[in-house]
Amino acid sequence: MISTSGIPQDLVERLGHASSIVVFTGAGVSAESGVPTFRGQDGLWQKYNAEDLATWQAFERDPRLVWSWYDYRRQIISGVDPNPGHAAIAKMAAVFDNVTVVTQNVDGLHDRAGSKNIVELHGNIWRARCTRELTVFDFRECPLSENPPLCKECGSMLRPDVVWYGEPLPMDAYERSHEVACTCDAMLVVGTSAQVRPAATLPLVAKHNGAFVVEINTHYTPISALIDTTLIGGAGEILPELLDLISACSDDSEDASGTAGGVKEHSGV
Ligand code: BV8
Repeated sequence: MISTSGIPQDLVERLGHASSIVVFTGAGVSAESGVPTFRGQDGLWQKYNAEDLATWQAFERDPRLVWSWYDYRRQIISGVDPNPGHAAIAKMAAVFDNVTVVTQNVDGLHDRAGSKNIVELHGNIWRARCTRELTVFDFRECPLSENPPLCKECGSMLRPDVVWYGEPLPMDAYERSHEVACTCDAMLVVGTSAQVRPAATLPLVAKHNGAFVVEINTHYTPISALIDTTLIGGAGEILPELLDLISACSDDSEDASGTAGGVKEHSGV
């Protein structure tokens, strides 16, 4: 049976039997909030060259330019809200026993939507790091009053607490994301072009370890042929309907067996 948006019932039932699920997200999950994606026709990178902005070398060469790009993005993000896709992901905690959100995004919208178990692979645009003391702290001044912003403790330049190209991912975040990719029953891959590594390897790690991997994207990507299935459409439309279908599927199986079936098994204690 196919739902109104074309979500196959067997996919719903397969997800409905998952106990632990990873939701792996990219910029596409925030697109319907009004945050520009990185690639694609109106992507951020279309106007700028990644190497000119999101690398340590670019920052050393021209910190004011790099900070003006982040200031521009912070002003966009400060004016938007989580969309129904973020909200549906947050509600999954009530449906599955274990939900981990592994995001490449730095916009903080999963946290604002109420998701709890979040792994930020590429940092967070609302934190800054002192380039001398390496201290990290919340930094929400928007727009910037000075460019580049300086550390109040030592006067050194601050940098955004994000992972630039050529920089390693935070070890704890990457190890945690790899661990849940290896052990989850299912992974939803939402709104990523699957081009940035090592993040883009996580869906293949999950698939290799036996997880049911479903991609949700407006377009096919380089991993579409390597995972179980791709639902083509907007995350803000597909995710709420998918969650409703899984919840209904779970209710039906409870009614049929008189016990908690499918997802969110309740311990007998
Ligand atoms: C590292 C933080 C090593 C900063 C970001 C050649 C081959 C392979 C790899 C490499 C290579 N050359 C270099 C590398 C490594 C490089 C890399 O992968 N480059 C790529 C571009 C080829 N990776 C790195 O440098 C990483 N570090 O490798 O370090 C190392 C190890 C030890 C010691 C020293 C060094 C670090 C990468 C992190 C870079 N930082 N962000 C900032 O944000 O300013 S990455 C940046 O891209 C964002 O985080 C973004 O999230 C991420 C990935 O992009 P997507 O999220 O996928 O976004 P994109 O726009 O591309 O796609 C959006 C998708 O959504 C599309 O598919 C679209 O169809 C879809 N969509 C749109 N609307 C919707 C939608 N889907 C659903 N609904 C919608 N409504």
